[in-house]
Amino acid sequence: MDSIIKPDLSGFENTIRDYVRYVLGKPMTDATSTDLFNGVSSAVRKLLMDIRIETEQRYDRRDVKRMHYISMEFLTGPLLANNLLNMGIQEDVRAILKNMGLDLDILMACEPDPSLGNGGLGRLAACFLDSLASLDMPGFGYGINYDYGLFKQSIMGGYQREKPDYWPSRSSPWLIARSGEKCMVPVYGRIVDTEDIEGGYNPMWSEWKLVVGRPHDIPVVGYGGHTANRLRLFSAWASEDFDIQIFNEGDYFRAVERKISSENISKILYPSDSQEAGRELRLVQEYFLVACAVQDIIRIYLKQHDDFNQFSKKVAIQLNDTHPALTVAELMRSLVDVHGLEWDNAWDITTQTLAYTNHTLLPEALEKWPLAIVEKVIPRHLQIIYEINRRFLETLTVNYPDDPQRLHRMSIIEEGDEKQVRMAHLAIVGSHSVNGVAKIHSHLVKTGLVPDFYDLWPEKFNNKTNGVTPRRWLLSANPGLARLITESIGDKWIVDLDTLKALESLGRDPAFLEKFSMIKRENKVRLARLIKKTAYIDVDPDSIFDIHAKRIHEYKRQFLNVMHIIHGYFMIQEEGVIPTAPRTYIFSGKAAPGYFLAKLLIRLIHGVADVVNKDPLVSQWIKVAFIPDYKVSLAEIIIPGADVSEQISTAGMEASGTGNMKFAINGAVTMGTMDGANIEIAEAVGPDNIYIFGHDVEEIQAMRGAYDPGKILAQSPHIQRVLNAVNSPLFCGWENDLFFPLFDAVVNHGDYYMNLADFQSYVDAQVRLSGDYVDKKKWAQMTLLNTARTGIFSSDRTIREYAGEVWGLERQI
Ligand code: 26V
Repeated sequence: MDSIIKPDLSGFENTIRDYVRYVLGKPMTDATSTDLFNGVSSAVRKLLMDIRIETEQRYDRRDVKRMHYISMEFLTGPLLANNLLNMGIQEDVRAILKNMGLDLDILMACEPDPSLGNGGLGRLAACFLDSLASLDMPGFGYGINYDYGLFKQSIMGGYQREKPDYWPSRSSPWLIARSGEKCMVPVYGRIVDTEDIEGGYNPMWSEWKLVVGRPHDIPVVGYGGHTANRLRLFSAWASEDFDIQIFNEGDYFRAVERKISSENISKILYPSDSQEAGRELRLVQEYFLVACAVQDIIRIYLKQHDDFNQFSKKVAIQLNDTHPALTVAELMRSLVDVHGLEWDNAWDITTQTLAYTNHTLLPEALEKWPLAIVEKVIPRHLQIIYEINRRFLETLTVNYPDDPQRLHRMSIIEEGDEKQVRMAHLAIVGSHSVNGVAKIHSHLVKTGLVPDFYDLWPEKFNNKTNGVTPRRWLLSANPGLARLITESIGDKWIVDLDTLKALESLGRDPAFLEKFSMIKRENKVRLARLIKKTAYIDVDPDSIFDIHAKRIHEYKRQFLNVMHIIHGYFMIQEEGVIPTAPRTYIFSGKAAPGYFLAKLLIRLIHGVADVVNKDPLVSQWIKVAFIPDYKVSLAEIIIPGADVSEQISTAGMEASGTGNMKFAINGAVTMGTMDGANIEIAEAVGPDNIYIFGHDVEEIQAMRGAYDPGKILAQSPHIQRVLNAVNSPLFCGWENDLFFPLFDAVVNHGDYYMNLADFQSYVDAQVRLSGDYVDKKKWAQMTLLNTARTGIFSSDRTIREYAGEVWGLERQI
């Protein structure tokens, strides 16, 4: 490992003092904690800028290949702690502040989470940026600087309430506005068919309105402080101050209205993963991001080149799901319409540059856009998409001359009552690489989602199993464990997580196991305090902390977990069967505001919590707590405090999961189905160190169609008792029949997510787990092996694979 380059901290204190005095205009004595957080951050930012400038000069001098990660979401979480750790100065800064009478931890607690993502997809993007910089690779992010991130969740009477998350998108100390590098984005308007001087077809996109993309940069420093890349987020502005033409016509208010409507583009992050038809603003957002990013990427490329011959050798672009799939059309438009390249040449460049990652197989999350909306918003792009499709279908007729059905299936345009653009098809046709995010998922992409494309281009398809950054998810989130590991095996694990393997042999050392378990206990105490503060529930750190933290979604089966809790309640209450160990069931996660059943499930968790926690007998063995407003900063406290990690999606539905990796690395044992990366976690830790239950993908596929939950119900008095309770007043009191829709979905509507099919096997696995937990030594060894054997889930490994196999990206040390 290259040594850490520590920045010079001699002027640090003065920078803080100057900030408070000359930027905020206050004497130090009046500064609030938030003022001081901003002061410290701006002093840190100064250090980041030096690294950033040096990095950019190094890249320029070497004319390196750069990778641009385009994503509608980047869920960075708070940045101060991470930046300090990556630069190796957390302890020095702590000491400087202490000297000034300040407490770093108090200041860090003032930092709001930039919640610019929904969940796994956005957090993965943030982990990737950390790994790219830590590996000293030229990898950059492009996203949107939403004024409102994901809503804030509070709980009232057991119900989820949403509040807007107005984060300091204009004043965050980490954001550097780059007004000098604006991007101009034409949108709306119409196509006028004209001819060029040679009589060729020369379409003119006219009457568009212009939106301005203003870049805001967040520096991303890698571990060791050698490299700082950047995440560039665009805010939308109206062109000029007002629409001058309307203004001159004397309609002042209409001019202001226009300005407001342009600025709506970056107003808010869409909070759901399912596409509701006809959300025009979402398409405009996707296009806005893509147009800004492509312009910026080309501008940077042209600083050092004067034609496009080298483009795909110097530029790689990764599409984070189909949300930025319009990059295919926008890059073509730019190369052909703006820079005058021939179509075929432009097409080669485009496909050699672009690569696409699929993150979901759920049909409701697969993007399709009605032609009418695409034509209205980006008429020229629709023309280009038609032309791409025409040529694509032409090659298909050569490959599959007698198979018109296949052409229909593969076309970028879906025929039907309402014609639509299939964004995944556009992304696949326009890319040289298509990957899934875990082995099983990549397999299902090839065999289930787009088998026709796999048949045509088998070499395009590959797997890149997700990973998470050990800097945030171990070094920063779990300082106790990080310290113990470093004391025992050195600190190389921070940049090479596979070295955690060396912990395996320490499993035979009782003193080490004792220390390892003590750290878990301290983390549980810290988590218990959080639960008390946010959910007002007392929990026992000596009980099993069993945690289900992720978005609330039917396929993630929080309902199955609740069924198991209710079952446990009745076993104690009615049958006097006491569990082997007391357990605290902890939930955390947001439901999309329009997702009725997911919100009802949150209400059910609270209903069950009320009954269980108040029951004098049962509450000695079972407690239930829901921690509101799950976000990165809370995850950093929740995950290190887990004994058990619930990863219980219906097999085939969770593309990968990344929370599963964070829990395992922090020494939680997984209770999971054979889905997503759980399968690879099982492979890594071994069957004795994980609880796998339920039907696997093949079994689920075989059951579809013939599955009859009624049959299972009829044969299981335990399930009947649980479901009848869900449908009774027990958990909802006076709110009659409140939970009927949850009962109904399972009992009368086919139990699409197969909760009942996996129930018994889940209960059995949970019983085994409780039995193992009370064997303190065995349990400690299991959890240690989870930490020791999950080094491959570092996002450094994932990024090395992308860099070598997809991007052709090299280290620039
Ligand atoms: C779709 C849409 C459709 C339009 C409205 C906004 C929106 C937002 C998100 C999505 C798709 C989200 C797909 C996703 O988050 N997949 C997750 O990706 C993780 C990282 O690869 C993976 O670990 C999770 O298993 C997978 O669910």
